[in-house]
Amino acid sequence: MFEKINLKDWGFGEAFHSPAGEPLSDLEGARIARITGQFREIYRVVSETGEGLAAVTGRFRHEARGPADFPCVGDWVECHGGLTGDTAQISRVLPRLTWLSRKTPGTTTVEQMIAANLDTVCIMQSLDHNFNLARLERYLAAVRAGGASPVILLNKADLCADLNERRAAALAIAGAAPVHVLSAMDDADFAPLAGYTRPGCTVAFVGSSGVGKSTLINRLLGRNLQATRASRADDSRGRHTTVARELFRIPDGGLILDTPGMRELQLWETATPTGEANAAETEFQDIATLAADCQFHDCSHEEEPGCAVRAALQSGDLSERRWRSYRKLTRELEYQKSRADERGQLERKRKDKSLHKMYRRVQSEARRRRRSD
Ligand SMILES: Nc1nc2c(ncn2[C@@H]2O[C@H](COP(=O)(O)OP(=O)(O)OP(=O)(O)O)[C@@H](O)[C@H]2O)c(=O)[nH]1
Ligand SMILES: [Mg+2]
Ligand SMILES: [Zn+2]
Repeated sequence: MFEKINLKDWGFGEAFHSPAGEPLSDLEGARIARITGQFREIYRVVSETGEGLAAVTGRFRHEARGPADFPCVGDWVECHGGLTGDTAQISRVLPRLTWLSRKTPGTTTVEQMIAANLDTVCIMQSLDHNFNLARLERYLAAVRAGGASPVILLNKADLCADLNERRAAALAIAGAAPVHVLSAMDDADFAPLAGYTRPGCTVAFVGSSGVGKSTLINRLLGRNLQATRASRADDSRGRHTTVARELFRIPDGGLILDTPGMRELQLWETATPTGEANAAETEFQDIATLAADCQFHDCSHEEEPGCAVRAALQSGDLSERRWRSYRKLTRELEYQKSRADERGQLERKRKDKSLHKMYRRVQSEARRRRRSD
């Protein structure tokens, strides 16, 4: 006899109930399922009736406005069919509570969802050549923009001589994010992680290839579910061992999401309620606070008199490194915005052109009618 799966064990919570309070899984004959894996256009899902495969309906595909509208790992979706080994049909993605997204790598300006409905995102770096503050800042900004709580994990403590220095440097930029130093080889280091992997909680692990995400995840799961591989000795760059995002359940514990190492993580400009602050400005609160003291409210912090940011750079209160990091992220977002504006303009031109064509067609039709009258 098959055992009904309790979706709470997979992270289903109050937030996903309908306004009237009834579970969404009772609505309109659809089943609620969570995406636990994705292999191109096929998804692995778990619902009350078990695990299975699913794909989006034709209508879903037709109505999607872009890649970010498609289901991603961690999403809760409405499924139909698929109870007898067939592929289930995904008709809807439930609104995401939190998410992690980035700009699609390469030249296209499109948002790519990495994962959704995450409580915690563990940003992992290894304490060898991989350790990099600017990259930490970039990941922190991306995680906070999607509403999940970031945690910094500095792994391979066994390989690092200046541990305390690096821990202090990470703490200085972490804001409210906790920083844990550990070795994925040493279970004794895992105690602080228990708070994030409680039953029903979803934790994603992100970072460069080779930092030890899958090694740690295997240890937390108590099983070697994920392949791991030694980094290349010459440059410690990793080899992209994990190739897909997958969600696993710790026996009697929370949900863990392994991700492939990322070569680049460019911020995606998410709309903020005010439309003013962007992910970089929210992340760099120290700089925002300084800028509020500049003489001109639209100070570019370049030449203007009474610039509090330049004064802080001169006094050393603001490090050159952090300032460069902030500038880089804000420039990326500005560029993205200009590309979006350009696309908007092209779209308008295209519409104007087709309107103009239609107008000419109507005019000539009218002339033809007048002649034949
Ligand atoms: N010395 C040391 N090696 C570690 C530690 N954690 C992981 N490793 C090693 O680092 C290598 C890469 O580990 P993985 O777990 O495959 O790295 P990953 O982050 O999953 O990499 P991708 O899947 O490519 O993104 C493996 O050889 C691990 O044994 C650690 O704490 N100390
Ligand atoms: Mg891996
Ligand atoms: Zn200024």
